[in-house]
Amino acid sequence: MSATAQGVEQRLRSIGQEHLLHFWDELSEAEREGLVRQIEDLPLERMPELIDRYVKRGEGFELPKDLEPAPYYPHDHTGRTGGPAWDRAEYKRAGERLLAEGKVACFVVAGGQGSRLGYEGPKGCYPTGAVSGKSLFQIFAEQILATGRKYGTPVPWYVLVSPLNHAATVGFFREHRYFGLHEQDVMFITQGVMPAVDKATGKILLAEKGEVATAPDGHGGSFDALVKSGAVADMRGRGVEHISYFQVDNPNVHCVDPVFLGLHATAPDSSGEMSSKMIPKASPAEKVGVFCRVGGAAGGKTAVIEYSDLPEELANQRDEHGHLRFIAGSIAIHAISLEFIERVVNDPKFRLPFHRAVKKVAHVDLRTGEKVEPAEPNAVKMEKFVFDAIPMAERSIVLETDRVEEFAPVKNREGPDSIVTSRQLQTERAARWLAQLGVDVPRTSDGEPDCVLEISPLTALFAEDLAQHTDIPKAIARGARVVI
Ligand code: UD2
Repeated sequence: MSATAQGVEQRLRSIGQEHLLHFWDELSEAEREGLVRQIEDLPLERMPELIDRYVKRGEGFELPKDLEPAPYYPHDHTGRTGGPAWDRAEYKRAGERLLAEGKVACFVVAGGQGSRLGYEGPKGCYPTGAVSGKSLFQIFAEQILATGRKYGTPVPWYVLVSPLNHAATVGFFREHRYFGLHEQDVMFITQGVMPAVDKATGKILLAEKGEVATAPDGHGGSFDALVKSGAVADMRGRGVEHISYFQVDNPNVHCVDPVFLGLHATAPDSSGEMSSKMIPKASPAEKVGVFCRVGGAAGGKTAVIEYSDLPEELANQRDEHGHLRFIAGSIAIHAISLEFIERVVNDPKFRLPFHRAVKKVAHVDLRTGEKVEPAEPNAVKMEKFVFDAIPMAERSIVLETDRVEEFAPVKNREGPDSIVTSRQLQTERAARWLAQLGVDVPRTSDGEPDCVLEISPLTALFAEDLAQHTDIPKAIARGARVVI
């Protein structure tokens, strides 16, 4: 055994996980090296504490007692619909200044396994454009390219990947020549992984004789990854101060929204650390986290309670107008300052917690050396959630946005949040943008667009950008498939 391997063995022994080297003698030199490297990258020293908390004691989420709905900036800024009025134009200008000064970077989290979609490659490669079938990555890339052109400064883009999809993601960007972006303005960051732990014994599982069973450590791991990879330092070198954070599954996301950035950076009730967008939940059971206020209306903190953690009774509560009380659904769009990311990563006081999930994890049986495909969930996986950082901000704001305008996720193979519903929402948004220009868009008797529409980000980032184009058709034919 090399000195490195001996060191690893000793560290494993000290935490009672030396069985990970059980098949050492059967491994090739390359397999041994791979295994040692993989183990060295795990947070070994923290494992006894984590296993005790999340596997042995099965510590779950604890609901704060004094939960109130979080306040938010209403989508209608005029005050006519009952909410507070706010100066949209002023915040837009503030956001545009940040963009013109090159102080904003984009950050997409694309390290998830996308297992619900049942797609083989990285989810960002999934053909999603309603007519063109453009990949999610291309839709984002074109928005980022157009934003750079609009404000005269390129917007650097950081893409979070996992060790499982890093090579495939980078390969896809290369194959498509970075979709017109400069290669040096696109950075891939590999997130960390956590080992899967046998729920009965507290032992870390082996996926193969020479490979630990691991899974990405959740999008909450993105903060660590941004700092450790040197991405934050790279951003600082470019003069970036804030990141615009979004998920890989939503083609309608505005990768960069000046109004939101302006609110985040300059609103009096925002500390400029971490802000979020929300949409009103469509039903109590909709699978999105909910923005809440914890610790009292005054001086309390904004937090997201994940849908699975929100008791049904609270999810169903209604106010005197019959609206859901906890209505602010998280669509995982945030603006975050670099300073805040560094503070959360470097100050142990601000460590993000893990969330446990009990899953079926295939593994090698130590006694027989055979692969086991469990019939029942057998292992605990641990993940961090990025929204757990929100209460660590001094003051965090939430901005309401319109569902059709900004949320068309592709999550499932079929049914809700599938490619079918996403394409309908992309078409609906394009139909609304065109109707604002006076274009005649055919609709069925149910009110659905009777056509399939797609507006390229290179044509327009927002509805108002369409007005600059003189070649927009006056009417769309029934059943047409049109890219504008
Ligand atoms: C997420 C939110 C939910 C709501 C919804 C909106 C969580 C736990 N829940 O639900 O509250 O906002 O989105 O669409 O986030 N990812 C990584 N690395 C990981 C795990 C995930 O990069 O280790 C990425 C993944 O690629 C995707 C995003 O995070 O872009 C969301 O992950 P998900 O699909 O597991 O979250 P979902 O849809 O359950």
